Amino acid sequence: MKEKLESIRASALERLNRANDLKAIEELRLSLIGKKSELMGILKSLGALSPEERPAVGKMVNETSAFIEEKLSQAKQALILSAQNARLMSEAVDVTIPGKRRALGSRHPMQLALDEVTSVFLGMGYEIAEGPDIETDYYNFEALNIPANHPAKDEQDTFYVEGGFVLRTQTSSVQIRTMERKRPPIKIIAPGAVYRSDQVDATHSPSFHQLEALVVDHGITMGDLKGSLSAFIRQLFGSSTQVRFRPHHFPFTEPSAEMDASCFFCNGKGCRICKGSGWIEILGCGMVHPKVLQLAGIDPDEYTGFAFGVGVERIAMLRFDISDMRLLFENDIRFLNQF
Ligand code: 2NM
Repeated sequence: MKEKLESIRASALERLNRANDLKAIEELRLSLIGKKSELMGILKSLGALSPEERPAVGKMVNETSAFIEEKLSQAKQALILSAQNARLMSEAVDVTIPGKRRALGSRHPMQLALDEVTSVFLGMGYEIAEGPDIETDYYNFEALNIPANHPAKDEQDTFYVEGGFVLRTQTSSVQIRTMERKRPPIKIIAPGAVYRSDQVDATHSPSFHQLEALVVDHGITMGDLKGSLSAFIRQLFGSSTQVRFRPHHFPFTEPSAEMDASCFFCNGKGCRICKGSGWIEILGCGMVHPKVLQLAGIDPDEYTGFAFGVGVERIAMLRFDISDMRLLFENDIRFLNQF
């Protein structure tokens, strides 16, 4: 019996050596110490032995079974450990490899100009208002006192969209919507894209950006308009910049004016930037027409307001000395990398 058990041990060790995955070890466990194994067969047949022999043989069988059990579990642990090591090796990261330097982008000159202009007005207490790019005829024209036969409504100037809509030709529609919604005091800027059916050249594009402002309250005057605009221009182009207002006409303001700034490049002496005049045309402005206030539900006998609109591409071109507006839309990386 002793030899028998020793040969079971030896064969168990030999078979275990060849078991190289967890499944094989499990199969081996069943075959070596499972219910139907030779070892368990011996255990069951102990009853046939004499009472003197029984304890010694029983002890040997149990020891053999425990030995095999121990070897099986060692082999299993070794397999689990080596699988774990293999995984750790394959997932290892070499932290000493130098990093890849990523090319850093820069902000678009239009965004720089828009942010700069916007931040001047935020500093003066204005709030930002927004509205849809696709507008109704009412908000884009009628509410702004632009009559049905006005040349600006011509298909040569305005993009018409199916369903009687237009692409907004200025952001004034945003101001109208704000006046309808809010009681004065109103102090807003409306920055955003506007659309006009223009031929592309160095100073025109069918889509460009405007920033319009609107202030409505008791007792707002042309003096407030002039003071606010010269403060804006001095922050943008330097504290020694002079401004001048020339009479103009817009349907939505009365009186209306265009504002020039003294040339920041030559200080008014005359140069290529100001084309020798010493002045640069910057924006259009005026006192909001009483009819416009009335239509938006604000009593013109109680309130007055000023408004103005400035082209952001033009500001960017002046600020960064860009001679052709198309550069702002082409996204040539050699151009953009300079900002
Ligand atoms: C400009 C020039 C002058 C303007 C007027 C209004 C509104 F909605 F209050 F009537 N918003 N913006 C305005 C006035 C715009 O752009 C050159």
